[in-house]
Amino acid sequence: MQSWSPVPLSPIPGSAPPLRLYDTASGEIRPTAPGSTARMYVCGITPYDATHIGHAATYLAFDLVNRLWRDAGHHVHYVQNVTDVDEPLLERAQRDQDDWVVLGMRETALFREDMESLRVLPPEHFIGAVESMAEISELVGKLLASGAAYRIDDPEYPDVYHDVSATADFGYESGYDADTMRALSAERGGDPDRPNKRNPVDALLWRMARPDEPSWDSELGRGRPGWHVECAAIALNRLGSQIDVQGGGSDLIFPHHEFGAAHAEALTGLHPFARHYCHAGMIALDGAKMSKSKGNLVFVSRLRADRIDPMAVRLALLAGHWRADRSWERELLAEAQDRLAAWREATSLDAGPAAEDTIARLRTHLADDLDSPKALAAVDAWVREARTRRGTDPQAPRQLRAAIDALLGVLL
Ligand code: 5CA
Ligand code: ZN
Repeated sequence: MQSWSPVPLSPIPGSAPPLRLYDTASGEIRPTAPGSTARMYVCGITPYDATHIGHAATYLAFDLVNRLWRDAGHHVHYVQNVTDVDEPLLERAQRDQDDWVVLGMRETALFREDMESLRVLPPEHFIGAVESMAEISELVGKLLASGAAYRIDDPEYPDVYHDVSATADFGYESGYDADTMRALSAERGGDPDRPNKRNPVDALLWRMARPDEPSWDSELGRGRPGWHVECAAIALNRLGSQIDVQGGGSDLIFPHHEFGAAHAEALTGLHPFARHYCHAGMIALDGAKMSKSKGNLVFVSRLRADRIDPMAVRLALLAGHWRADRSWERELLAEAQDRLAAWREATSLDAGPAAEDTIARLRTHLADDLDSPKALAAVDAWVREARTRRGTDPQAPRQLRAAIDALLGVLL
């Protein structure tokens, strides 16, 4: 499907340190080491509702990764999916007497607008599950042929499952024990209690057509794919067998990214599928998990409608560390609005303190596992100095504004 509009990006002078990121699989902050092209796959939305501030925080974290790699001179091949057919979308459409295709299109269009407003660099490939049916079913066919997958013994619906024993090190991505895996599988769309599975956590690869559900023809029989294999196929077919970063929120650590890796590795025989598995923290609202049932969702589009400057939203989210579970509060936005005004004022002055040192600190903090709170503090320090009017460098305000734009994505 169509991605969103590009964001202008100008190179900034000076050199960038290599980006270090926390990797869930090793539990360590390790340097990323991409070649001339860095390869990143970030799990996209399930478009049954508008983009909330938690989704936005996750995409902003990976936008920083994208920006830092580009600053370091890499071409970034960035791929993101849209889960435009899955249970939550079908359930919502049914509840609201809506057409699931139209619902998905509408929310995806809103998501594009939200991402553009937040100045998130667009993925090079923005790919829906529905448009990828042929390649997904082909991958499932290969897993079945290789013995990594099996058909469940159910005469009515012989669905296809991934056998967790297909790869020697299944579980390496999350590091979770069997009980935790089973509990999370039940919580996040799996079916550990279905009879006749080889292992309770084995994940669905192909669901044979049920009455009143959308389905597609394939060599496996008419049906639709499981969730994890959608991302595995879309990533493998565009980015290749091994990628630099697999990203998403921490709710995707298990089963989603564990199985994405297992599908890919069972198919290619190469380990690891991703050199870094990166997981953003969960955003709650005033301390409570954001959920539709509680009705406590803060939508990016609602903030836009309220004429909140998206750059303030961006700054409010970047004021927290990307991996920290944290709460969205009204005060965060107020603080970000004050900060934005102060930065705008200081970078519009005729002169300021030399900017090189602050730009170097911005880069160093961000390269250190995306420490955006420290990066913002470095800019704050320059802004405080500049507002005393003692700085005399006429280039500095413009130079810093350009660096803030390129590295933090905040247009002043
Ligand atoms: N379509 C799948 C991924 S293939 C999915 O999880 N969609 S989603 O719409 O539920 O979430 C989109 C992205 O936002 C995912 O990376 C998810 O991990 C992340 N996310 C969801 N809720 C939150 C939250 N409260 N805080 C931070 N990130 C979140
Ligand atoms: Zn995914």
